Amino acid sequence: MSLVAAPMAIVDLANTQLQQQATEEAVDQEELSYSSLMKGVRHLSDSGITRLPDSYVLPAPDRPRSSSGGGRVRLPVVDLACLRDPSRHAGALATLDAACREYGFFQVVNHGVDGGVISGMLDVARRFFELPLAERERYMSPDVRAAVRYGTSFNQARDAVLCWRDFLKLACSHPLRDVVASWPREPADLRGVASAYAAASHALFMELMEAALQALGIASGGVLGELAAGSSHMMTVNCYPACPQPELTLGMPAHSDYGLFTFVLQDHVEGLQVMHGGRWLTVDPIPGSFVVNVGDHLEIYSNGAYKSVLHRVRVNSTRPRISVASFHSLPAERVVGPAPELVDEAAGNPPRYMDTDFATFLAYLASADGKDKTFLQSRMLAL
Ligand SMILES: O=C(O)CCC(=O)C(=O)O
Repeated sequence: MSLVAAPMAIVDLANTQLQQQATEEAVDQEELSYSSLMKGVRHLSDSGITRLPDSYVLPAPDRPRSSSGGGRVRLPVVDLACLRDPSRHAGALATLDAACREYGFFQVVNHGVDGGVISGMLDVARRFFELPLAERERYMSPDVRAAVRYGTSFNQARDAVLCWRDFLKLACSHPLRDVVASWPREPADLRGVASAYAAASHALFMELMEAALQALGIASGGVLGELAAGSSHMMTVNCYPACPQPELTLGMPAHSDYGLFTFVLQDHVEGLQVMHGGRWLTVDPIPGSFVVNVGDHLEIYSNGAYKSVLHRVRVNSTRPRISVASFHSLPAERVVGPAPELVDEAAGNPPRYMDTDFATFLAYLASADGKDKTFLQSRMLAL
């Protein structure tokens, strides 16, 4: 806005300020109402607030600039062109293996997914969150099992402090065409764009899973065959609007993911932080790459060799951010435990985790706040 010092402009400015003050007061009043907060942070951000409502203010030790904050990381890079080339395969496999053991995270480049599919996904995601609230609200549901769910915060029914995030969750179970009909109708190209993206993400997941099994020394037939026959795939589209006081809150709190691998596509705005060596490190986004992380199921299946690592999302005061997280795992009903190939009691390598399944995770999510590593910790065996 241009601040030209002409009398009319000053009157306009004063009116704007009065209107803004009135909106903020209205929002403050609304803060008392749970249902208004459930309209999400895009709604709050659009209302022009300049102060973070109390419901989003974290206790001081949980704020992003607490003592464990700081630093940046260029995650290990797995080059899929190398992984696909027999003469360079071993080197790329060793990079993937070391990244899963040491960081639980890596970035994938030269993956071959069409640039238009990637930019189209980010673009349609952004346009979805620009739709009027009435259109987005059609997909609101407190049910964590719903196939399509628009919502806000992290675990909105349970969060003591709300997070600065709105989301659209799309079940992508196969065959995709059966679920696509329940996805949002608007924007008109969402179903086509998101299903092309989901198919590409699933294909990459299968390729990386095959590589991970090879690196772990597990014969590829069993679990890979199961995944080919059916898998679970949930896509979460995250929207983190500009936040008036980003130092007081988070877009997403520290958490680990439940599945085998998660693929994160982020736009050019940084925000993802991973816990490494006891510190929160901000991931340097590589344009066009995917950030991939090991989920709880892969930590369990690898009997602790691969690490499902805590991560969180910071927000900022000027640049809205969009990310798309694709959670890939075995079918919901499949029980996951340490792979027999990686357990050897006689050699001092007992199973380190209880068997678990997706339904157990959902039950946990519905009954707990899902933060930190509590789900995975609940599956660890005392040795
Ligand atoms: O927004 C991001 O970069 C990460 C998203 C994430 O961690 C999640 O959806 O679980």
